[in-house]
Amino acid sequence: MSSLSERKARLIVHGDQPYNAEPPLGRLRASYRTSAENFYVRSHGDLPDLDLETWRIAIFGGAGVRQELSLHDLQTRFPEAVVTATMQCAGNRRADMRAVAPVSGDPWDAGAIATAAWTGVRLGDILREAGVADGADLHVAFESHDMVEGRPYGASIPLRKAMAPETLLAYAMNGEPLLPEHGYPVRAVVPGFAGVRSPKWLRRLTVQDHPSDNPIQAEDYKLFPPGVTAETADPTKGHTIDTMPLNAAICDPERGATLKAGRNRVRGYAVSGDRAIVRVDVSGNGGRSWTQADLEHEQDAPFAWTFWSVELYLAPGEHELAVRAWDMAGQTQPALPTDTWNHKGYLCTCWHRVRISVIDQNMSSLIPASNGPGGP
Ligand SMILES: Nc1nc2c(c(=O)[nH]1)N[C@H]1C(S)=C(S)[C@@H](COP(=O)(O)O)O[C@H]1N2
Ligand SMILES: [Mo]
Repeated sequence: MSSLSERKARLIVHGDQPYNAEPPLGRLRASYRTSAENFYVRSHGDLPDLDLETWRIAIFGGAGVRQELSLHDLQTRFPEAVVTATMQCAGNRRADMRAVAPVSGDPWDAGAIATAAWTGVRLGDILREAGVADGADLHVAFESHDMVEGRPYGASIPLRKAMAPETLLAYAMNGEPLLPEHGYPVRAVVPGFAGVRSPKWLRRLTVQDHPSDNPIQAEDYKLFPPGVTAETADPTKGHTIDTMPLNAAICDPERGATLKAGRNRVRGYAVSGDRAIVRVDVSGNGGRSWTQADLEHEQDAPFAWTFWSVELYLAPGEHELAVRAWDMAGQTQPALPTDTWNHKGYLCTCWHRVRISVIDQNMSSLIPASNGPGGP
């Protein structure tokens, strides 16, 4: 297994402290389940270095029941579950919104997203054993080991989602123990929700009658209208980002690539919080006309992305490729980043556009050998 610094060297690093990084888009499309070296990392504080021998999760359940469970307890007292699900940051594609007007936060391209087969135990199994009843209007608040501006990281999810069969306390990603940067030894995985609701490096969880009062929950990750600024935002009025919206991106070719004229394959992903992707349209002319892509989706993985690919005929010249997906409710994406711009740059779902150059076949000897994912 590679080291953290080796993995870091292969990613586009937005920041070292806290560590935030995403893969080049061409590599994101390499496999349906994202390998560790192509998996984005989003952290708000330090990366805790936890010891499995001493690690416990404290659970404050219904009626004040408190228990502490080791990883061994989790693995022996509850059935194992495997869920293939996509993790996506609410700030994925923020760079496109930043092109409209300044926004706060790292300028993520479309790589703050990844998919894994997560192995763990169902959070609902743990909560029911702790005496928590289904259906109550309650929240599960998580607390983690990393410190963010002097407080442990914390976030919450509604009990309804905590009890859903897809929600896990996970200890493995694609069959391997979690890597340190992804929450070793145990993290929450809340499929379909923004990544922020899947806390890593868990230390405790509490069932309570209100959402977490941690600033991550109470102030950040809220969606505001375009007129609201950092100065005027009232966090109690913002919409809490839980379920992720419909989105799609072109991974290959990458922005600025040079292709040969003729038939070219375009590839990418489409994703939605909890609705199936039924159609993906791809354009070679900025959205004036569209071709339907072939879809690739894994069985029994309603919370995982859909891969798509399409062959487009491209004549010599400059082209703007664009993609938009449709979900099973017949909804599609906004055309422009201005349509949903907000000062935090969250939930950028406009058509993903990639400018490329196409040159005549006869000129193709002029394409530098390093061009494209196949190059050195
Ligand atoms: N403890 C803790 N959990 C966390 C975070 C964090 O900073 N600390 N970041 C969250 C955010 S915003 C995202 S998008 C996902 C990213 O998970 P990954 O780094 O494994 O890709 O983790 C979430 N869980
Ligand atoms: Mo995130």
